[in-house]
Amino acid sequence: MSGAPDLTPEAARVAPFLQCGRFVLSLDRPLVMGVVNVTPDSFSDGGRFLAPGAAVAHAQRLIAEGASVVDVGGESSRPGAAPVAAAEELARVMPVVRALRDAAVPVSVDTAKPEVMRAALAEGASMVNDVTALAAPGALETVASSDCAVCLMHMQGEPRTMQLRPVYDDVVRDVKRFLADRVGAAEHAGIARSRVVIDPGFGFGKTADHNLELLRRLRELAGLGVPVLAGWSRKSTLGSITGRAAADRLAASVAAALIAVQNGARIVRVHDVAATRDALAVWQAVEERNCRGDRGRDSRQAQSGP
Ligand code: 7PJ
Repeated sequence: MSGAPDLTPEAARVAPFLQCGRFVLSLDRPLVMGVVNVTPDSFSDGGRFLAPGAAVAHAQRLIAEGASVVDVGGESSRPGAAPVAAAEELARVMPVVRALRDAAVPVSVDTAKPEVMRAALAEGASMVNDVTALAAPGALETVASSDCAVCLMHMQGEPRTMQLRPVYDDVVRDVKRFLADRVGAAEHAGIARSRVVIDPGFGFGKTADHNLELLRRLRELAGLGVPVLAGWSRKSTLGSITGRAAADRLAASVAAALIAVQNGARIVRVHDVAATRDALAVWQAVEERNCRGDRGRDSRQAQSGP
């Protein structure tokens, strides 16, 4: 039994689209969010895209590879990371957000600071991705007063210390209760459910066991009636399973993204867009046959035979 009650069946039906600023994203098929880090210390690609030009070029490449959203972040939230001042975060992300304002897909800003949210939204960003689920004073109001989408993520503790000793009663139930609460707070602040995405926050104050249990039971979160986003790309649990360094976790990341989608995720946040898209296209091709309730050409031929 889950501690957080599911919404009524009517409300629990996930809207088939996400309102995202001037964009409306169809959720009929799983979407890929491409990661654009503009940080000197991100664990997997830290420093590579710190120059705005390099970050913009990288974002454009991810869009060409089929990203439906690009997520621009200027504050590393990797385990042990120290907080970044707002001025520094703004200096990192704003040139990139500005350069992408006419991009063909929505730009998301990965930040917990209302000040950064406001600046990015004013410069054309269409989504706020907040690893603290709009906890900062003024964050709910900032998002409510715009038409952007928002990702509400669960984290236990804070990046500097979150991996020291994460403890849960039942990790899925605890995360679900938190997210139900934040979806309620967002709705109460005037953020329509059609703008909201939830994320269990893989790796954010969670052991490998916690992450795997959340992935196994991800479908329980879909009961909250908003789309689920999953971020497994290159994360350390994949390193502990495969023994590989962050840069060599492509296959493991694609596998995790695929399992997340199979277990109900509608958006996956990844570094490697092209490979993830290919894997999801195979999943989608099989899914479409499931939806048609059709066993395919061979069975039809057999039925229509003499
Ligand atoms: C996540 C994120 C995630 C959401 C990061 C990394 C570490 N935002 N920001 N979900 N992870 N919504 O890039 O791997 O899992 S930072």
